Amino acid sequence: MGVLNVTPDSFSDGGRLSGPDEAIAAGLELWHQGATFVDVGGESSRPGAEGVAERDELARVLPVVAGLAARGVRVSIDTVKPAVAEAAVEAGACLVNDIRGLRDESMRSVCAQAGVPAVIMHMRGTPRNMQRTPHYRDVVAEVEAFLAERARRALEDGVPSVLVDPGIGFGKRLAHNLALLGATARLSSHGAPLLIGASRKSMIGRLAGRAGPLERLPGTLALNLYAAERGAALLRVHDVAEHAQALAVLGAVAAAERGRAVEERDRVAGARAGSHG
Ligand code: HH2
Repeated sequence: MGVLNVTPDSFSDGGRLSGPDEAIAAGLELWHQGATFVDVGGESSRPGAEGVAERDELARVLPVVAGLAARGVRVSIDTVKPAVAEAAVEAGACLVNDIRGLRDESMRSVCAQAGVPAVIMHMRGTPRNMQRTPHYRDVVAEVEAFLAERARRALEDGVPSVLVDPGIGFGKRLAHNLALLGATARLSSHGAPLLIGASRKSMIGRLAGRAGPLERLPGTLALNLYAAERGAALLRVHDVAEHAQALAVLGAVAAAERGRAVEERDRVAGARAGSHG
C-alpha cells in the first residue's frame, strides 16, 4: 500500500505535493512501482496533530481519488470521517482505511452500504493526546482483543470484509511497538489479513540513533521484511519501489527454501518406501 498524503503537515512528506495534478502523478508513480493500493489521506494523524474541517479534507482528497480511480488505480481512503469515506467511495475508492477502527456506527454503515472492505486500526486516544503516557498491561493481548471485537462488530453490521492493523506509533511507546511487531505471526493468525504501517515512523529514529523521517528507509525495510516473513498481508509504505524490490528478492529466496523442503520431504518418503519395499 503506497502512502499518498495530500496534507501540508504530514510527519514525513507534508506539503510535498502542490495540487491535485501533482498528487495524481505521484499516486500513478506509486501504482506503477507495484502498489496494490494507493492510500490517499487529507488529514495528518501525527502525534499532536489538530483535526481538519470536513470541507477542507474533501477538497484535498476528492479530486485525487477520482483522478486516480479514473486511471484504473485501486485507491484506499485514509480518513476518520464517514462523510469523507462516503464521498471518496463514490469517487472510486475501493477500501476505507480508518485509524479509529470503525468506532463510529456511521463509518460501518458507509462501508456496509457501499460494499467496500475496511482497515480497522488500533489507536489509544486521539492523535492529539495519544502519546501522553500510553500504558498497557499486555499490549499484544489488549490490541488483539480490540481488533477481534471491532472486526466482529463490523462484519455483523454488514461490512463485507476487514483487514486489521495494530497501529504502530498510535498511543504506543517504543517497547509497545516492538512487542506488537514481534507478535506479527500471532496477530496475523486470526483470519483477517494484517496490515503493518511502520514506514518512516519515529520508532526507527529511536532505534537507529535518531535518524530523521527521510533517513529511515533502511530501518523501514528491516521492519517490513520481518513482518512480511511472518504473515503480514499488506505493508503501508512511502517508498514503494524499494519495497517491491526487497519483497521480490525475499519471495524468491523463500520459494527456493520451500522447494528444498519439498525435495527433502520427497527424498525421505522415497527412502522409506524403498526400505519397506
Ligand atoms: N499511519 C499513518 C496514517 N495512516 N493507517 C493505517 N492503517 N496504519 C498506519 O500505521 C497509519 C495509517 C501515519 O503515517 P503518515 O500517513 O505517513 O503520516 P501523517 O499521519 O502525518 O499524514
